[in-house]
Amino acid sequence: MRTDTGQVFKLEDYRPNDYLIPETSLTFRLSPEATRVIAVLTIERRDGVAALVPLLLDGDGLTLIRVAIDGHELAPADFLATPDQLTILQPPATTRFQLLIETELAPARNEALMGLYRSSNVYCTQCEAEGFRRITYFLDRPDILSVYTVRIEAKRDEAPLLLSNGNPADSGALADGWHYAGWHDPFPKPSYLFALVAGALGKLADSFVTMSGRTVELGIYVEPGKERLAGYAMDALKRSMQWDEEAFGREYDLDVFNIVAVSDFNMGAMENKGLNIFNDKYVLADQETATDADFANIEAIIAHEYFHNWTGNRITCRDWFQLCLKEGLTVFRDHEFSADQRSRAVKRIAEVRTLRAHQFPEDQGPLAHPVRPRRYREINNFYTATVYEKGSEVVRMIRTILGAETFRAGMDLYFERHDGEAATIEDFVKVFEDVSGRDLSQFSLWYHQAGTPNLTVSSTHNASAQEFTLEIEQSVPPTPSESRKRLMHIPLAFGLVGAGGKPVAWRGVEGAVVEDGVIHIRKRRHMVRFSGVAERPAVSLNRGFSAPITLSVEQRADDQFFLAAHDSDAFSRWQAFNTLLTDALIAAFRQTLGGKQTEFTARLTGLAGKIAGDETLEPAYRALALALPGESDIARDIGKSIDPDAIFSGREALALAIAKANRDTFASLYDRLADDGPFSPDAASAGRRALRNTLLDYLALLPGGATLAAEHFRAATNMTDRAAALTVLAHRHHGAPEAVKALADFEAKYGSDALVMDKWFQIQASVPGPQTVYAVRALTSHPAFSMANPNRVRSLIGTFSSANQTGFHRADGEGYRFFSQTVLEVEKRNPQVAARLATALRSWRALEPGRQAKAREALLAIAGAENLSADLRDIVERTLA
Ligand code: 0A1
Ligand code: ZN
Repeated sequence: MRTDTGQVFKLEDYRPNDYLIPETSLTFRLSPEATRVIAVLTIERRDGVAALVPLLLDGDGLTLIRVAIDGHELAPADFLATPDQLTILQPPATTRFQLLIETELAPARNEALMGLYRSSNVYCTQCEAEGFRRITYFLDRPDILSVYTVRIEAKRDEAPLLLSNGNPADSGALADGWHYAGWHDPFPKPSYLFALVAGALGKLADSFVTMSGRTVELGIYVEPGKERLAGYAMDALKRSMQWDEEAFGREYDLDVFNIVAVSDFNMGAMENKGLNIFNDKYVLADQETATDADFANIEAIIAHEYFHNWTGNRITCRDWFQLCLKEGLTVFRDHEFSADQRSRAVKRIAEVRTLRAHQFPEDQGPLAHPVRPRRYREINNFYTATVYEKGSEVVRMIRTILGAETFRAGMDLYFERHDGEAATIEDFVKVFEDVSGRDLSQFSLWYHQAGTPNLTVSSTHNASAQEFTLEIEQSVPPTPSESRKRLMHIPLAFGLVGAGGKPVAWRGVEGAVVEDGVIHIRKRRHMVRFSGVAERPAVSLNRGFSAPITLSVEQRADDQFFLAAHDSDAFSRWQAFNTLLTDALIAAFRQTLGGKQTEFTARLTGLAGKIAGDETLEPAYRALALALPGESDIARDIGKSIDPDAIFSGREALALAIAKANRDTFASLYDRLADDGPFSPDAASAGRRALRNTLLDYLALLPGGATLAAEHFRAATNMTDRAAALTVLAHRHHGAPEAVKALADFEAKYGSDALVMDKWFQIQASVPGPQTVYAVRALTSHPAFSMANPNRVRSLIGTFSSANQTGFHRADGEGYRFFSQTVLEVEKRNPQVAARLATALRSWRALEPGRQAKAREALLAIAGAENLSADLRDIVERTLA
C-alpha cells in the first residue's frame, strides 16, 4: 500500500520528461506467487537534453531482480533501487539505449487490484492511473507514448487463454506444459492503457465490418458457462462501433477488439487499447438476473470504453490534470449514443438527475474542484462526477454555443490535428475557436473554476409598452481555495410560452446576445428586454438543461403548474413538475405553507394523476415525473441544518397524499400495464415496466399494499419487476411477513449468484430507519459478502452510507461509527475503494449540529488511524479542512 508522502502535484510544474520510451517489450512468466516480468525499454534522450542526466523511473512496491543496459548487467553502484523508484545514475552517452529490468510480483497477494492481480484465478491488470509502476519501473506518465510488444508465458492448464493489447502475433508450446502468446500493438500508447489477461475463460465471438470494409474480430470473455450472458454486451458493442462511424466518422483501427469481464474490479471498466477489462456487472445480463437499469448501464459503459479508442487512446492526455479531456468528452459521446438508441428526453432527464445527485454535492462541499484541477495529492481521487459528468456538460455547452455542424467540424479538426498525441484542454478548446472564429476564453472558465453557478431571474411584463423583461444575475459561490470567482459565459436556453403552450414571438431583443433560443449570459447582470410581447408569457428557463447551473427564479406557482402541463421542451416540463414537488417537500420540512399546504398539495396530486394517465407522454417519462425528489436531493436544496428524519417524514406524507388522491387511476393503469409479451430490454418495454413499478411504489402505501407487492414479486418474470417488488416490500413493509418471505425466497433462489446477491444487499442496506445499521453489520458476515470484493462492499456499505439518509445519519452517530470502522477495514486491502466510500461524509457540514459533531468524530477517527493510505488521507483531510 502506498502511504501518504504528503506530496502535492501541481499543473504549473508540468514539463516534458528528459527521456522517452519509443518501444517497450515485455515478457511475463506468470505464476500466482512469483511472476517474473522482463521489460526491455528502448530509451531515448530528448533533443537538447545533456548526456549524463540521471534517468528516474517510477515504481510502486516493486522487487527488482536485475537491471542491464545494452546487454550488460549493471553493478550495484550504477543504479539506485527502492520499491518506488529506480535511478540509473549515469545513462549511456548515446541518445538511444536499451534498458532491461526484471521484477518479481505476487499477483495472488495483490488486493488493491491495481497493477497485475488475480480475480477468481484469472490474471488481469489495471494500470490507470498509476498501476503500471506496480508491474515494472517505467516513466509511468501519460505523455510517454510507446509501441508495446508483449509475450506472455503461463502453464497451459492454468491459463489456456493469453491476451494483451493490439493484434495477436505468434503463439506456441513450451516445455513442461507451459505455452506462450505474443501480442503487438502498433499504436503508441501511454502505460496506463497496457493490459494483460490470462486464465480459463469462455468466449462469445462475433465480428464487425468497418466503414472501410475491414473485418474486426470481436471477443467477449467471461467465466466459462456464462457466454450466453454476454449477448447484450456484444450487441451494444456492435451498435457502438456503428454509431461512432456515423456520428463522428471514427473507425476502429486494430484487427481484434476484446473485452474481458472480471469479478474483482475497482471501477466500472477500463479502456485498455484493444483489450477492455470490465467489471462483470457491466457485461453479464439476462432478463432473469439483470434489471432494465443494468441493461442501460451495460449499453452505456460498453459504448463509453469503446469510444475511448479515439477519445483517450488515439488522442490521450498530456498529464493527469487533463483527465477530463478524455473523460468528459467520452461521457458526452456515450450520452449522445444512448440518447440516439433510446429516448432523448428521458435520457436527458436521467443525466441531469445523476449530475445533481453526484456532482452538485461535490461542487457544494469540501471536495469541490474544477473540471480541470490544478493540484492533487492522489490522482485516484479525481475520477469524480465533476471530471466526468460536469466535464461532459462543458462539451455539451460548446456544442450549444457553436451549433451541431460547427461542433462536428471542431471534433474532426481535433482528431486530425492531435491524432497520436498527448493533448491538453487548451488544445481541445483551440480547435473549436479555430473552426468557429469565436473567442472561447471566458467560456473556458468552466474548465478552470469550481462551483455551480447560480442565476437569479425575475421577470416583468409591461402590457402597455408590450415589453417583457428578464432580469438575470449570475453568481458563483466560493469553493475551497477559490474564494473569488470570475464571471462566466452561461448559455441559457429558454422559451417564452403563451396560451396552450404555444411559443411567444418577439420583435426585438436587447440586453444580451440571444441566438437560436439561447441567451448568452456573460456579465454579472443582464436586463434582457423583449419588445412586441403583448401578453405576459410564462418563461421556460435552462431548457434541455443547457448549462449545469442552479436557478433561483421568482416564478408564480400558476406559471409553474402551467409549464408542468404545457412546456413544449420535455426536459423543462419535467423540471417544472419536479420543482413543484421539491417546493412542496421543502415547505413541509420548514412547515412554511401553513393553511395553503392543502390547496397546493391538492393541485400537485391532481397533476400527478394527469401525468400518470397522459397517453401522449412516454411511459418512461411519466415514471420519471412521478418519482419524488430523493431525500438527498431535498437535503441539497435545503442546504443547511439538515435533519434527515424530518425530510423523510415529509416525503412519505407527500407520497401518501399522491397515492390516496389517485388510487383508482393508478390501480387501473397498473393493471393495464401488466406485461404480456415476451421480454425485451428495449427502452419502450423498460419504460412500461418503470411506470408500472413506480405505480406499485405508490399503491403499496395504501391498505392491501403488502399483498399487492408480494403478488407482484411472485408473478415477476424478470429481475426488474422482482427487484422493484422486493424493494417496495423491504422498504415500505419492513418486517411484515410478506417482506420477510420475499427476502428469504430471493436469497434461496440467487444465493450463489454474486451479482444478483448485490441487489439483495443493496435493498436491505437502503431500508430506511435506525435499525438498518445493525442489519448491515450482520450482513457483513453473510457467506455471499466479502470485504475483498469491491462490488460487494459497494452494494452493502456503499449503499448504506450514500443512499440511506435516515439509516446512515442516525441521530446517535451509530451509523457513522460503523462506517469509520468499516472504511478502515476495507482500506487495509483496497485503499482506492475505501477512499471512495469515505466521500459519503463529504456533505457533513450541512447536517444539523448534533449529527455534524458525530460525523466529525467519525472522520477524525479515520484521520487518526495509523499508516493511512495516500488515497484515504487525501479524502478525509480535505473533507475535514
Ligand atoms: N478510464 C476508466 C475509468 C477507470 C479509472 C481508474 C481505474 O482504476 C482502478 C479503472 C477505471 C473509464 O473512464 O471508464
Ligand atoms: Zn472513461
